[in-house]
Amino acid sequence: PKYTAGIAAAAILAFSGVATSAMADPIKLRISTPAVESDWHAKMLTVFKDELEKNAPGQFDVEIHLNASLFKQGTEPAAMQRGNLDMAMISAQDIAKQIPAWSVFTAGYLIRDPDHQRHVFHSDIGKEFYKMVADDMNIEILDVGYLGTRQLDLRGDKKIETPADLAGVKLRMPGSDAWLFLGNALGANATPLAFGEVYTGLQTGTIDGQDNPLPTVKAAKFYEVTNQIVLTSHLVDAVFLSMAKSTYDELSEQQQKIVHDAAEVATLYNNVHRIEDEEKLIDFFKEQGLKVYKPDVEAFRKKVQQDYLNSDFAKDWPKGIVERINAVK
Ligand code: KDO
Repeated sequence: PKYTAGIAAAAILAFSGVATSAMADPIKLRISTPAVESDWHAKMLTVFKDELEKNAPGQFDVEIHLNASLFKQGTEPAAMQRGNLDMAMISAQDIAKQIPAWSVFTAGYLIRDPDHQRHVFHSDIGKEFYKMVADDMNIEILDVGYLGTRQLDLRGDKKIETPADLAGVKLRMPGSDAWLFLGNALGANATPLAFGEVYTGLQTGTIDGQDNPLPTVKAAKFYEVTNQIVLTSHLVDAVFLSMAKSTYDELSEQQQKIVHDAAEVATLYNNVHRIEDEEKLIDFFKEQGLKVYKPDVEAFRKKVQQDYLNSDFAKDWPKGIVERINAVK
């Protein structure tokens, strides 16, 4: 019986050997993001992975790298362009570094709300802007996710009503021109710092505050080291779930469709949860002892919009784009 079992095992091994060599290896999709595990856009990557597994079992091997452990924040587009990374959630600010027209989506107080955002990027405007990214950066945008509406999150108890009240406030922004411009347009002294260093920066007081959507303030625990949240709602922010063209072009047409569908399911999952959270979190932060209040939002809107319209960025915006974006319902 021992002998027969041995033969049977050998037969199974031989058979499975044949089977694996006949089947294509799964396509590896390495994703890098600075997002922390409990934030919705990190969770949406797991939804994306599960969708692929459900609709194309064994065809993809998705590897999710959180906390910027694989690539530094902001370096993901270049990594994809060099063929070192398959996927990332890139920002309009990242794209604007290479395609100046994209800076229109870094402007404060332009996109009105999450629905407006999704409708804009699912309209001809989105098609035109995604095509620029495909043609000029070799990156395929799969879908847009709502990162949330950015709010000010500050140390200290100085009441902030208007941009003038932010004079001298060292406001951390992610490190690029478009981000720093926004921080300065709000009236603050914008200081660049990577996302992963913000908590310590707030704790030690090397920065006076930061801006992020409320779900991120919770997920990254910034509320532990700040005292107030000022509801400026200055940027309805987006992340674009994207794939390197070099990877995308290797997929079959059917796989490309499966990937796009999975991105849609994942971003919708993110949006629903994030919007729900944004409504609930004000109470949570108050319970944690933070002051949460609305400043004179009109004063912020007026200054920020003026600054953008007068900026060098606006010179690179396609003619009539602001009106077209505003006209999207
Ligand atoms: C941030 O650094 O403040 C930011 O919100 C910028 C976004 O573009 C995005 O990179 C995000 O961080 C990370 O995904 C972490 O949540």
